Amino acid sequence: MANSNISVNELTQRISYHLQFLQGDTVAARTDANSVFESDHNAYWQATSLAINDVIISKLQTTRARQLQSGVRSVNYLSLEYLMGRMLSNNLHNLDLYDVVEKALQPFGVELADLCEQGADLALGNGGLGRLAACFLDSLATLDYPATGYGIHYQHGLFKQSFKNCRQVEKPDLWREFGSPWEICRPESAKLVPLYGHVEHQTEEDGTVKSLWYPGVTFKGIPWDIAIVGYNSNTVNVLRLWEGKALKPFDWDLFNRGDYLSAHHNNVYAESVSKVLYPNDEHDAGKELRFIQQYFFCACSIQDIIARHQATHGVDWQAFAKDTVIQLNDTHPTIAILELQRILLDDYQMSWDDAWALCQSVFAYTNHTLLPEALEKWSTKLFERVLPRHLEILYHINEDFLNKQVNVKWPHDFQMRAKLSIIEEGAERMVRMAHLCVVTAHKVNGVAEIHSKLVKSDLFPEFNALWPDKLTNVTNGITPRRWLKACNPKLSALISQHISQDWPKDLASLTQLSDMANDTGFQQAFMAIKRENKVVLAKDILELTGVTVSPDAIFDVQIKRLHEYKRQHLNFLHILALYNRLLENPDLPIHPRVFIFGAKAAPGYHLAKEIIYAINKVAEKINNDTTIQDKLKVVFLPNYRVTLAEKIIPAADVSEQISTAGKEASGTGNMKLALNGAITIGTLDGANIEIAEEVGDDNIFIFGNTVEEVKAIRANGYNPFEFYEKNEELRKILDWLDSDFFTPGHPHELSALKHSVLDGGDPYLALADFESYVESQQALDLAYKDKARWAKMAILNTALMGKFNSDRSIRDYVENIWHLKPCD
Ligand code: 26Q
Repeated sequence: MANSNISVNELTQRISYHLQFLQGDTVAARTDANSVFESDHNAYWQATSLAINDVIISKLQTTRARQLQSGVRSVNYLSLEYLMGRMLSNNLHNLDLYDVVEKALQPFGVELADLCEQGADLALGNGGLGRLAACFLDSLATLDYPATGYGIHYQHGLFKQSFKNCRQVEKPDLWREFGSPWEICRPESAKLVPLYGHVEHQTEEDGTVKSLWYPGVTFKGIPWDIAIVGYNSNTVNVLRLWEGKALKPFDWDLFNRGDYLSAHHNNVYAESVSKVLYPNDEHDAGKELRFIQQYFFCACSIQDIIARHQATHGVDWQAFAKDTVIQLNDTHPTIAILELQRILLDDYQMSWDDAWALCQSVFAYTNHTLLPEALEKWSTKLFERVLPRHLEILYHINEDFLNKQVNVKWPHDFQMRAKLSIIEEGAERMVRMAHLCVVTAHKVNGVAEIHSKLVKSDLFPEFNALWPDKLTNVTNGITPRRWLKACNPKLSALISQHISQDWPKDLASLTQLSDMANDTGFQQAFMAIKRENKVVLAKDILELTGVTVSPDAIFDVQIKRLHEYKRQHLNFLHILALYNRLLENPDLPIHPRVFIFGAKAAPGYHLAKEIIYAINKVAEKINNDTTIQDKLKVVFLPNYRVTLAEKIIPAADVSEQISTAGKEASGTGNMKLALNGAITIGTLDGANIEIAEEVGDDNIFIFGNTVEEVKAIRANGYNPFEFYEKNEELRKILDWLDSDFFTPGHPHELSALKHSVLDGGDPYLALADFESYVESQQALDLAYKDKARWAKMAILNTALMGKFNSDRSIRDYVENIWHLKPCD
């Protein structure tokens, strides 16, 4: 499929049309001006986006018609998070309209590149899980699979981060403040969501007992649709996001009695459900509003899935089961299971067994974590209060499971019953959401080989024994459209000069570049582009932090959420070791290095915030130390997000993937960085293992304890003090943190970190991996000094990332779980 058949002229006209009606402005007034003002850029961005959206919407309509006509099976992706980033550049690349729009903007004297820098990120997610959902939507549309994404239309996405006196400060993210041209509101498809209340039981004439739920409150869910454009495909799918509204937004009785504030109380209450994204990742927030968010979103989505099916098929549950798959992105949308079962039982009077069989055939579940604190649990008390009927259904599912499955496989084994039960008994009875997912879903997948293996062996071994075919793997992937073609245009152009232009769809074809890895001319061209990207990033770094960095230094990057298990503090300890060595010997022959961090900490995660503070304080000291000859710089870029990642990744030399083995389910930043020619320094964790398999041991720096070794260390009783006492350098740098060396006049300000890795028991084994990490970093430094060797490594990393195309992930899902057919 070539581009969307729209001429430069027509686009120019559409843009000026939207410009005029957007702001009551005339094009003449703008073009008369000699230069385009900065404030105009937003107007041009909106007008251009709206013009493009016109093209997209007509494609969306033909896609819908085609999908309806062929009546094919489709997937519904349920996710509480979507990290879409900005949309303009990506949509233009996918439509093959980038060059056309560039020309269409010429009469206005506006650069498209400037407009692509306008508009807020759609930051409706925390990190990896949300960005994965966005990459999957891109791949589904690209491969012409019928798919709908469902999520929440958060008024505030992930908080904005800034630093004040080196500490993280959070501000609300008002992503729609300056316009949001990509979404369409569909009030005609609103759904009602009942909550709270009580259940009454009624005995029917035939003796059966019927449950009647009398809800206490009803919310309304209004859908906002965002079109998802495939790359060079005929498909435009939909991401449907639900916004909470009151059923009765305004109480005239209260108003007439003069109680003006209370009159719209209902609305305030209902709107709170989609007010804000919870900023915790890998941690259960345990808050009632989060629970209600989950149910609200599931209830709207399940009703919508049913309504869309019935619009063409009427009430035909066999056809529904044949046509529908619902993928649960982690346990966050688990209540969708109970909601579908409830609707089938209570609204359609289906038998329990038939309804349950349907649910089992429809749902599949992706697990993204092994961390115990991230496994969601909700108290039965909360369930009972908010969703009394759903809890009844849950108990029934659990009884059937324990009696018909567990008791058959392990007769009279009460320990096993307790272990596998969906309900955890204890001081407070809790619902284990992951158990409900595994019991229901026909397939459960982990997100990288090692992770899926650990899901089977350590997380759910008994479930795996019960149903050996249920647990499976789908290794994550990333879309090469956003993460190479759009974010790294220079490297993309170089690649397109040498291999077929299809590579954004067929990433495996990049292997052809391997042949050129030893070619001096190609090496020079490749590294020249890397350097140009570093020059651009150096400018951004100066603007964002005031720190000047040299593009000839090694750009060493760790960008991800701040978490102890991801071990930003191990990176930090290495920086301290280097600095210490430089102070002892300013002529230390290391290649100059810039350590670049990007990370948000959950606002309530104290130690994570202390780590940010420590890095910023040490950065301050190092960056102003003239004795070390600019061999070391440290920058913490504020407000890490998709848009910033798109700038950092093309400029990275080194990719830090240093989680404790067994803790990072997959990682996807590792894939993006390697694809753009950064060399990984990492542990044998998550997808790093598969990256190492693809690029080969010579083209990656692997260090540290393996999953087995980590287990053995723990089994033998890990004592971090041994490393502290044994390693003089480590002792010195940890003791530094107690002094006021980095915080003049304020000793102990950085002690929290030292405390956590010593008295705190070093839960993520940073000290156990320290020596191996430092050695690996030395090897890396040596490798960088050999320009040809480094260039070859970088080229091979780009060349050998084909496996990590999210199109491959989607094909794996289609083949093993979803069983869809493309609809083109
Ligand atoms: C749960 C309950 C209450 C509030 C928040 C949450 C919550 C929110 C987000 C829990 C977890 C998350 C996000 C998890 C996440 O991003 N996991 C990452 O998923 C990636 C995609 O599979 C993997 O590559 C990463 O390894 C994994 O950490």
